[in-house]
Amino acid sequence: MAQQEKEASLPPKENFSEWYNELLQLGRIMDVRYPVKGSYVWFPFGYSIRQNVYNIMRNLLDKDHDETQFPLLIPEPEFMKEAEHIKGFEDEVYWVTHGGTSPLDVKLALRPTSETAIYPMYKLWVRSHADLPLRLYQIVNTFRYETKHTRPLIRLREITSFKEAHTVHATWDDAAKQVDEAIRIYLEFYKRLAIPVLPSKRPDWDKFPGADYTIAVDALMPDGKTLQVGTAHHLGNNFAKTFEITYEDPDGEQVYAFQTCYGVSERSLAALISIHGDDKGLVIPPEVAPIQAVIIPIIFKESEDVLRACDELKEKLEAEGIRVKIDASDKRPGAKYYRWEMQGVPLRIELGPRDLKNNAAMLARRDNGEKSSVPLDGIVEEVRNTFADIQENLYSNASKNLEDNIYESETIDSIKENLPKGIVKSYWCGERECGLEMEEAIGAGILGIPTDQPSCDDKNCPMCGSQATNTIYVARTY
Ligand code: A5A
Ligand code: ZN
Repeated sequence: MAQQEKEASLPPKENFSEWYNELLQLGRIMDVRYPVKGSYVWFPFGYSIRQNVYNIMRNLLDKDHDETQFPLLIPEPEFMKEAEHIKGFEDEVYWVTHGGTSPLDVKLALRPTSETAIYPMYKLWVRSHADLPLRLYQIVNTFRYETKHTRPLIRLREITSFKEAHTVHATWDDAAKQVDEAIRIYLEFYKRLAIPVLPSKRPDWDKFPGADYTIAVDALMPDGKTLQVGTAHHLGNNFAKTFEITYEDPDGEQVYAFQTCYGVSERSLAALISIHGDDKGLVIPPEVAPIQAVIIPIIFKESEDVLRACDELKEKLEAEGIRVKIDASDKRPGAKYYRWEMQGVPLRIELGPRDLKNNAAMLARRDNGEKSSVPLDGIVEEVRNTFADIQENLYSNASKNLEDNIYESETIDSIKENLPKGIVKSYWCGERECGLEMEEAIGAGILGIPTDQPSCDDKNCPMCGSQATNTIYVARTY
């Protein structure tokens, strides 16, 4: 056992970067040894969490979206149609230039995102008022030649789990409502993952290339930096004009449609792992845990009865839809605890001869380590309640941590002092030049204007001193 513990040593979470990288491997999330920069391999265990996470997303979207799939390859002329969009992405695009040894007549882009793949088809599909709203989404891989430091799940060159929704509406206002709805969906999605996120409107210079405006949701990582874990963009009719997406309005006029798009990637899993994990490894919320409970038979000499009781318990729990595993390997209990704690299994159930005599089992929670003896008769309900408690506990801990790490600053010096600790709430006059100067002065970005628009009537812009028109969040970001 000593040897096993040695090979599976996780740095303390305090050293976040090393902890994160080790945990991906030890927790069986990703193998980071693939020989292409920015590409990583899902272990089946990690992939199973990914599937559960994206099923929540599908559940939320399927109420009024349809899932689809578009091609990976985009012809150069389509890709080059929208000027702002090209400017934003041209340095990040991978190009396919050859078929075998023959140069292609038309170069093909690997989608960095799919506006220019989808909208030429929307031009064909959208005819009349009756076709709107149109709401489609796909979950695909996308490619971005990122030049910043790549990191598994966080900054990828091949994003494997890019969920992008693309909607078309009759009016600008309808599209604005859809952007709000997208953010509402993302807040709910992240709540199901027990992750609190902050929604904010990005400053104009940080919006999606080709959009009227962008609203993003950010999560606070353990090192005090924020991670943008979702964005919703109001595209106005910018793309509609470029791709000629028009509909016949009730008066028989052809008019341009309005569009939105919104996306989430496996950064959602990066946040999940980073926010809930601890010094012992992963902590996975029950809803998305591939194994929700692991039964450990505590075996001495007479083991038949205990093993049979474990099998029965497994069947009983599985019949209720709970994902259960028995670890009957010949490792010592301590080594088994260690392994399943590393993989974040929410609940451990220990069952030995003494428990059996009392017709009970021992439950041990992964999130807070609490142990309790529970009668086998009522165990299904107890397990269910415990899962609900774990979910609540993870969310309230993460929410408290987020609240405790938002610091208010009214001067540039104070912002600089608070930034290393977490997110800074401050103020801004709303002038572009002044905002850019402020970013320069503090060495960090304006994250955005909180969507709930807290009042700043009695506040001044810390950069220029004039009356503030916006409350802002400032943060160091991934
Ligand atoms: N078409 C829209 C939806 C779009 O592409 N938006 S986006 O560029 O903002 O990307 C959507 C989300 O994908 C981002 O909010 C971010 O969470 C994630 N993302 C972007 N680039 C990424 C990368 N290189 N690796 C991992 N996730 C990334
Ligand atoms: Zn100012």
